[in-house]
Amino acid sequence: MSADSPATVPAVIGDVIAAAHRIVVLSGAGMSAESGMPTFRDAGTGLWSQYDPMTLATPEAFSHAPDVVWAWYLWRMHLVRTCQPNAGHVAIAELAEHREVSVVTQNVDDLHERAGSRDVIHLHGTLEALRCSACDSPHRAPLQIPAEQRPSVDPPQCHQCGGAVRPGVVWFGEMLPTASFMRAEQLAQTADLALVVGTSGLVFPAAGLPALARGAGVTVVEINPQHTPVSDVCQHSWRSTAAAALPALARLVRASGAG
Ligand code: BV8
Ligand code: ZN
Repeated sequence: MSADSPATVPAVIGDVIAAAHRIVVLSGAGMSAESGMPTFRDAGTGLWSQYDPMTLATPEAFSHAPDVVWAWYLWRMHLVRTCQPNAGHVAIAELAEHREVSVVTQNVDDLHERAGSRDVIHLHGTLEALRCSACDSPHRAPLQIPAEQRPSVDPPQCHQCGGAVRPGVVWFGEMLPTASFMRAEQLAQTADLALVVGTSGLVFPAAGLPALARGAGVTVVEINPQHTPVSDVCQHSWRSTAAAALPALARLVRASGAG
């Protein structure tokens, strides 16, 4: 299914969304794929099919080769700045005009916010929320982001302590922001509907949220072109893409009126 073909909402999912007042969207990299952001694990195109996460997305990697890690994150910041929210991001923001919608995302881009979503929780941080790797001070100086990918760029120095500035993401082996994760758990357990969009469901603890929701009696619906481990905990899986399926859901909600 391409983003251009109008999707038809499966009847059973239409019934679920029409009845839901509080919706939590649990989004992953597939949410931004149709904006041009590469996912992590899709065969051939995913970032981890080209790069080894252990040499780029861990605190140890940054200590060992800060210039290589920083250059890679600058390239990803450039990609995000050049991408636009897709029809799926926009549809989620529209949904919030008719329903109570919170977005819990593993994505480190700001495409949900740029599409107009107001309640967005970033479980894995955001790329440009820069901070010092030594003293944790926020770093707000303007950034020079090269338009082409470079193999190595020295990170800026912290104005407080001279330490190396790092991207605002959660690396493997690091704790997720506690308050954000607690809010995500609470939303997952108290929503009427959890919409799980574009995640492989492999990275914990975020990957545990759909099961937490299901265990609390929440209806869980997946939107993903592929089967994932999350498919096994969902009541319904819709094999479609974010930019095709979500606008169809938003249209249906708009037509069915206030929730
Ligand atoms: C932690 C950095 C506590 C930011 C990322 C063994 C078992 C269980 C757990 C572990 C284990 N060994 C280690 C762990 C813990 C580890 C983990 O889960 N590892 C896994 C891989 C085994 N987790 C952690 O370390 C977390 N912290 O546990 O803290 C702790 C701490 C210390 C000691 C003990 C405990 C921290 C995790 C944060 C990792 N950070 N990256 C960055 O550079 O971006 S991970 C990376 O994966 C991204 O952040 C991303 O958000 C995340 C999840 O990926 P997805 O979003 O799901 O993307 P993916 O490519 O995988 O899938 C895309 C999907 O989209 C596919 O299904 C595809 O079909 C679909 N799709 C494609 N196109 C579309 C689409 N869907 C819809 N529409 C489309 N168009
Ligand atoms: Zn510092």
